[in-house]
Amino acid sequence: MPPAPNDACENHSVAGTAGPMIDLRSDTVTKPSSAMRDAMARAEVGDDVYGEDPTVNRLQEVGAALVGKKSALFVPSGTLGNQLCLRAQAEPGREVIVERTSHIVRYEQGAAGALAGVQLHWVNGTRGLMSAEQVEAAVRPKDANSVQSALLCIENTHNAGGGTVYPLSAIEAIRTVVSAHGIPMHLDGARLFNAVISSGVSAADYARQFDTVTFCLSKGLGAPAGSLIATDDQGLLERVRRFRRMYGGAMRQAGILAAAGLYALEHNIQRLAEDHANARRLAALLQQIPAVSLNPDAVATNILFFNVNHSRLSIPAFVAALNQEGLLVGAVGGKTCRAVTHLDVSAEAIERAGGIVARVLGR
Ligand code: TLP
Repeated sequence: MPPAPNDACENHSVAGTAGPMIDLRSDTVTKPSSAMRDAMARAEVGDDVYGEDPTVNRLQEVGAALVGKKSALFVPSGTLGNQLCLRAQAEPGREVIVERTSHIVRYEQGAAGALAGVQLHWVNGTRGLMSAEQVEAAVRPKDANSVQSALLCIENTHNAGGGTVYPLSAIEAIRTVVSAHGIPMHLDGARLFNAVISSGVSAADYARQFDTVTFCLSKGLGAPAGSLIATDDQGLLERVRRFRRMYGGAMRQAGILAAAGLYALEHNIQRLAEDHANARRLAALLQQIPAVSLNPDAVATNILFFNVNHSRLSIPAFVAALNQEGLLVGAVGGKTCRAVTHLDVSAEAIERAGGIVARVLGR
């Protein structure tokens, strides 16, 4: 029999280095812990297309309650969650207002155009955050010539902005603007609970401002897959459910995955504070390295961007050298790298990561 999976045996040692590989490319790389796998193995299941998977049903109830909405729908990924909300709330040929560097713009393979048939109107945010004035300026006039604005999307925390957190007051101000124009609002809350833990604003207080909310179970919360779409509007949820089928996202005995999601919601929200502390510590360590530049005050949650200026090492060579030493980070273009802390990275690993970067750049 193969050994039972556990947390320690998932980390592969790196030849010639002091310990296991430290993977800071994303919080999507987390692997289910043994306790989560136990919960998955024990899950009661049924055919979810018939609405008969008790574990999926429970996850949808718990998830909806957690964000103060009436109902929720389980979907395989955050991308699908966003795309279904776009498709269900914006007719083809309409416009969706969204921040220029948001996931919907950069990382969803043009699905808004290809699948929903909508056009995206980019707003230049500040570290990913839009202001009410910018949103007001982006809404199209309701005249005979102009394309019509159908939906506004906000990303909180904002990934490419550096894990930035929207103050609730900023979202309320945006809501006032779009409501005056009769435009609904969608929240890409892939990392909503990082925003909650960082700001102290409850998930329900954030979610109240939105018609649809998606949040991921598979990022810092540590589940292997899955996101929830939550809303108060039952008719809208049924529309989303039909599009989920159309897009191929309806699953059968998905309770195995839903059990992981339930475990994640029960055990892994409060501990996100550790990831935030680890990101701040990493920023402090990197800041001491002359070839690195970053703004430590900008580290709000678990995402950290830093620039590397080294006379001999290009960014690909730098990332490859880190890899050799047992550290993975993402190269995101230009001289910038991204490091993301998560539940599979300990405070001790962060100290080692800082040491590896210093060593590689000190050569
Ligand atoms: N983000 C991933 C990559 O796709 C960039 C990452 O490593 O950070 N919204 C936001 C804000 C996200 O950051 C992501 C994933 C998604 C949606 C999509 O989630 P999945 O990967 O489940 O489709």
